[in-house]
Amino acid sequence: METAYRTCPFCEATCGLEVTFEGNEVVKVRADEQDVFSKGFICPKGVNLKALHEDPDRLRSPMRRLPDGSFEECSWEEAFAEIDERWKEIAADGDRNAAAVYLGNPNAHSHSALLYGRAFMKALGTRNIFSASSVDQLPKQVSTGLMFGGSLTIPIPDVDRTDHFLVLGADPAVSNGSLMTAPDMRGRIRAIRERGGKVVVVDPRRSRTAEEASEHHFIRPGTDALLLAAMANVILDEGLGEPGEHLSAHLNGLDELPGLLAPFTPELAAGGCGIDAETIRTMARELAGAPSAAVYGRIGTTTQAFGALTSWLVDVLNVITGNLDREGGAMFPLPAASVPSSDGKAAVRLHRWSSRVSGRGEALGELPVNCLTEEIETPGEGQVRALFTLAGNPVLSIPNGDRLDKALGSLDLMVSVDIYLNETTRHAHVILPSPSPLEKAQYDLAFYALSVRNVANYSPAVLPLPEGAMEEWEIMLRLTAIAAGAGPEADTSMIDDVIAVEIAKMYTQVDGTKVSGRDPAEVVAATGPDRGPERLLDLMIRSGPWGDGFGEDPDGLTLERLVESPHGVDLGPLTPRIPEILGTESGRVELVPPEMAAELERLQAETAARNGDGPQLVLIGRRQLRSNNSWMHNLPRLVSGPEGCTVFVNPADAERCGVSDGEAAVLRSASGTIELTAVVTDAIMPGVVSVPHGWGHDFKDTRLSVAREHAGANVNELGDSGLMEPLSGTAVLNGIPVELAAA
Ligand SMILES: Nc1nc2c(c(=O)[nH]1)N[C@H]1C(S)=C(S)[C@@H](COP(=O)(O)OP(=O)(O)OC[C@H]3O[C@@H](n4cnc5c(=O)[nH]c(N)nc54)[C@H](O)[C@@H]3O)O[C@H]1N2
Ligand SMILES: Nc1nc2c(c(=O)[nH]1)N[C@H]1C(S)=C(S)[C@@H](COP(=O)(O)OP(=O)(O)OC[C@H]3O[C@@H](n4cnc5c(=O)[nH]c(N)nc54)[C@H](O)[C@@H]3O)O[C@H]1N2
Ligand code: SF4
Ligand SMILES: [Mo]
Repeated sequence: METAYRTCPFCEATCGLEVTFEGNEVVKVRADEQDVFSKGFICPKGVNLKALHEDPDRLRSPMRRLPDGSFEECSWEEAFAEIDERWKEIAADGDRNAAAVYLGNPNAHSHSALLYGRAFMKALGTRNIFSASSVDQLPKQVSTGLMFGGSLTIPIPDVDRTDHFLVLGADPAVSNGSLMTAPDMRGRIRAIRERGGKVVVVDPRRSRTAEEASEHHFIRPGTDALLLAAMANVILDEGLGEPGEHLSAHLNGLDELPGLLAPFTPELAAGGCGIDAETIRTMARELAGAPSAAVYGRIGTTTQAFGALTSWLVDVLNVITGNLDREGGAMFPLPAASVPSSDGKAAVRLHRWSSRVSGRGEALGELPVNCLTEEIETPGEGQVRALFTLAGNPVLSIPNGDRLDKALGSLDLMVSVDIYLNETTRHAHVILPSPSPLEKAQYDLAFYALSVRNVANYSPAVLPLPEGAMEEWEIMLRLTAIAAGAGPEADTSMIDDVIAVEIAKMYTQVDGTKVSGRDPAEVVAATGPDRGPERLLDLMIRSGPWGDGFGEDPDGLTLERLVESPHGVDLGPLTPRIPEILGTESGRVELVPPEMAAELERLQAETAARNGDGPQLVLIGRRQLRSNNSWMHNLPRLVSGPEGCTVFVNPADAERCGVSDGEAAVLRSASGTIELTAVVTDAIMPGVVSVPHGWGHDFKDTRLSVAREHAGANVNELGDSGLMEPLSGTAVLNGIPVELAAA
């Protein structure tokens, strides 16, 4: 029997797994006790890596759709030939925007996808780039992008050293943390309290995290901006905080804040958010008075109508309490494979182009996924005729996915790179399967940039690539060649070399890296393997801040050194990074971007117009420990657990609507109706119901034999794709008006 160590690819926590195997058979997956970061923590999903690997429904060969709608296995040559043929016909019309790409969540967990996806999209040359970001974290990236000048320059709560942790719209005890990479968040939260600190949770639901907290406040969905604005107002008005010496010299806009926030009194906020004015004052005073504190908001605060404003206010509080870029506050990681900041050249600009049909602005290079369906449905120049979904299931994950489901059938070409024939990929002409996670290497390029400690961990593939499988990056290179018109048989090593040189330039052409000023081709030639993502990773790590600089710093990191460290390399706690990390044009923190000042005005106007009124019942989401968005419901031990697709209802609402615990209930919105089991509980506040997303597996033509038996309902049929946060175009998923009744 052999043992290998591997980072879990399922969520942002990056836990270390120990895999025992015999030949190509997996015997067991358990926690890696020696992992430098997760130290023996694991969750039920990690254990089920074996079940995923062995799932008979998981695709192991390319699939081609036949005219009758059924699928047959085909060879890779046949699959790429069909894609090429259909693509050539579309490309012949010369309309680059006829192609669209949808990038799903697992891309963020795959270094191959991150390193090779960009070249593919460039080769397509389309503006129709969509991703799960616009049903997720994009508002945070917009707000921090405007403030700090980089789309991944996001302050991360220093949870292991903080004295006061204020959490809004996140349930890290279940989700295991997001935009905050930290294995065992529940343990880390308990540790804050054990060392005498305080944890405060603001959520319309008493979540698992709330149960671990010192204090929990119910809040009306979508009103966090009011609460945070009022807290910041109190702190400024009462002179309770200041940015601190370490920040003051690098800060623009502090003088503008008091005037902008003055209208947001605790009394005004209380009327909207439902937390009383005295409590708001106390929350502000305690936050400002703590020796160190971190404010953190996640999906409940980003997928709402004021998502960018709320995200900004989170960091305004971090700044004005002196906690930004300081131990125990909100800090910036220094990842081993990071892209250097570039003197304002990468500063974030919004709305450089718009979507064709409803004119919604671009953000960080992508268009709102809420616009995808209409771009496929609406004829005319620029109509989307070809769609590439890369590890995504938008039929279940975007508002009105049922309408997208119908539109997908009309495409002239749809290609899905995916491991399942599911609700979305059943419309593809060709499905290209990635290998099992155990058959590919893992390095969390994205999440070490969002981590509560500086860590680097590279895991080579545990098992060899089986016959008939193709590396994910090879798939991407083939698609790139096809998109570029070079055909399915082109020599992809040339494209690979171009990608390597482009990455090298990001380090050689800026000051202050270990290879500044060197010839990029020469740097590429000096790296390890000749091809593939390992070469690119080695290049990034060695050129990066912890790297060996190709011999310059012999103790520095190389990919080889990471391979020799199967439990990871701990690079220590986070350290201050301002001003060097700033990428704004001014080179300073822009505390009050004009976009946010305008959003504050919109909040004020809408609050006045609403005058305390709102719908009687609104819908929010929640995550489940044994689910991963839409795609782990086919694993028997996960899906048959206690969670299921249920609606949480407060006893008062249940009584008013005639709904009983454990009985079927109907939820209706302006766009749709779903039926599911009610759980009557005082863990949800009156006037709010909560339903998890990712369910609704009752399609006959998928290959999800287990999930189909536990279908649940698709909550996104209740959503409204017309509702978006204005700066980022992110879908409003929380606060949807609904009606509830017994089934
Ligand atoms: N109502 C509501 N809707 C939501 C949310 C919510 O809170 N409420 N949350 C939103 C959020 S945060 C997100 S991130 C999105 C997720 O939205 P999506 O990314 O569209 O959906 P997932 O369910 O993550 O689907 C991932 C897909 O990748 C495939 N896959 C898994 N592993 C691999 C792999 O290794 N390689 C490849 N090629 N494919 C793989 C799966 O089979 C599945 O098809 O959903 C969003 N939708
Ligand atoms: N087990 C598991 N882990 C996951 C995932 C999964 O599906 N399952 N998905 C992964 C993904 S893609 C992501 S993005 C992360 C997300 O990670 P989290 O952001 O931690 O996600 P949730 O657990 O949904 O927590 C969101 C909380 O926001 C609350 N909420 C809803 N609306 C509002 C509001 O208006 N205001 C406030 N203050 N709160 C509100 C909800 O009640 C819920 O408790 O999780 C990741 N981890
Ligand atoms: S918490 Fe996340 S990374 Fe850790 S084992 Fe579970 S799914 Fe994997
Ligand atoms: Mo997400």
